[in-house]
Order: sequence, then C-alpha cells, then structure tokens
Amino acid sequence: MRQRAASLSVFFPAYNEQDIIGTTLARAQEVIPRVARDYEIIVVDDGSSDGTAAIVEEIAGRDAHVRLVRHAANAGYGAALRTGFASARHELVFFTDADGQFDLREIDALLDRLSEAPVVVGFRLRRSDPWYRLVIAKVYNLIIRVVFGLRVRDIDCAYKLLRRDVLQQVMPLESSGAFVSSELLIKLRRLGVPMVEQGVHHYPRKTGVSKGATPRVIAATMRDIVRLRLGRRLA
Ligand SMILES: Nc1nc2c(ncn2[C@@H]2O[C@H](COP(=O)(O)OP(=O)(O)OP(=O)(O)O)[C@@H](O)[C@H]2O)c(=O)[nH]1
Ligand SMILES: [Mg+2]
Repeated sequence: MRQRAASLSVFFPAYNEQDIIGTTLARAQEVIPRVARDYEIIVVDDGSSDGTAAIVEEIAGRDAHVRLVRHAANAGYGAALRTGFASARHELVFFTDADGQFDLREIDALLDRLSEAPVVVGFRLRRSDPWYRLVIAKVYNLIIRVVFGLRVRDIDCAYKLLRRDVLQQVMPLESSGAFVSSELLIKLRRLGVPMVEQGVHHYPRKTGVSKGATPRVIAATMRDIVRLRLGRRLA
C-alpha cells in the first residue's frame, strides 16, 4: 500500500454553495486524514451572499484542520484559486470544486502519480455538463493549444495536485477569472515542469447555480488570452 502523503493542503473555492458545502467538507474530513498525516482543509469563500461562510465557520470551530478564508466581495474563480494557493501551507497542494461534481476519493490516484511528476492534472473521463458547455470547452482547449502550444486533455478540470515548491515558481498568478487554470499550466509548461494527467469521474451539478461559461466569463477569458499572449499583465 502507498504511504500516506506527508503533508497536504486541500482547498475548495466556493461561491454561494450553501446547499452542498457542509457535505463537501464532511467528505473531506473523512477522506483526507486517510491519505495524509499532516493536513489542512481550506474553503476559500469568494464573497458568498448566502450562508456558505457561516456553515464553514461553524465546522471550523469544531475541527482545527478546517479553515475558512474569505473574500469580502466576489472576486472571481481565478482570484479564489490564487487565494487558495497563497493560503496553503503544506508540501502538497490539491484543489477541487466545492459543488460536489467530483469525488474526493479519487485523490488517491493523483497522489500515486506524484512519483512520476510534481504536477498531476485531472481530466474528466466523461464530462457531465450540458452540451453547449462541452462545445465551448472544445473550442477553448483548441484556442489555448493553438495560441500557447499547450497540449493538455482538459485544462479546466478542477482536480489538480501540485507540489508547493513547484507551484511557488509560478506564483503569484494574475488572472482573476476562468483563465487562471490555463495561466497556471502555461506557466508551468514554460518552466519545463513535468506534468502527468489522470482521469477522474465527473457528476452533474445537483444544487446551487451554475456560474461557468457566462458571456461575462467568456469575455474576461478572451481578454486574458490576448494579454498573456502579448506578454502584458492580466490583473
Ligand atoms: N464560477 C465561479 N465560481 C466560483 C467563483 N468563486 C468561487 N467559485 C467556485 O468555483 C467552483 C467552480 O465554479 P462552478 O460554477 O462550479 O463552475 P463549473 O463547474 O464550470 O460550472 P457549473 O458547476 O455548471 O456552474 C465552484 O466550487 C464555485 O463555487 C466565481 O466568482 N465564479
Ligand atoms: Mg461546477
């Protein structure tokens, strides 16, 4: 059997996920101690206007491994990831969505693959999203491949494990929006950091409101693509 990872920070970006955040945390409290000796579970509450932060606070009060980090106002998915990266204290950093679309138990498979590379990126074996999201994702992945030469199966798969020393080489990231996942991988690739990919399962969103791929998100992503291509700052 694989040794438990020495030290692991897990974080969940969360924006108005009050219906599921308690379940997400309970699952993490069950799974993470089994895979890591020393660990922390962080929720980055991105200025939620619902009860997300209050629920996390209550759970954190009972479990010292759980921590709430808060944005005063909604700052975007990229900003939430950046805060998660900056808050993580352990040797390994893992993040996934708070909305229950992934199964945390599959972190095992990613940990196993750390012997091959310091960065393990998930890809969705079969993506459970509406058809138009799949089309947008296909086009987006193609654009990133053509513009930046990045060949990754599923850039936006929110299931990634990184060694923190490697992550620090590309910090601070600049994108506040959905482009952040691309920015992360493009910058790691530019540094020649080895990456391996691991298939994971993906489930439909059952609660909360879908926030991905709105016109605003897409416009901000296009702006970030142009800026990074031109070598400008994204912030
Ligand atoms: N979209 C979005 N997500 C955020 C933001 N801040 C934090 N998040 C969290 O980031 C994760 C990913 O967002 P999702 O809305 O689930 O994106 P998605 O999975 O591509 O699309 P849906 O689940 O269909 O909405 C979730 O856990 C959100 O709660 C934000 O400003 N925008
Ligand atoms: Mg989701």
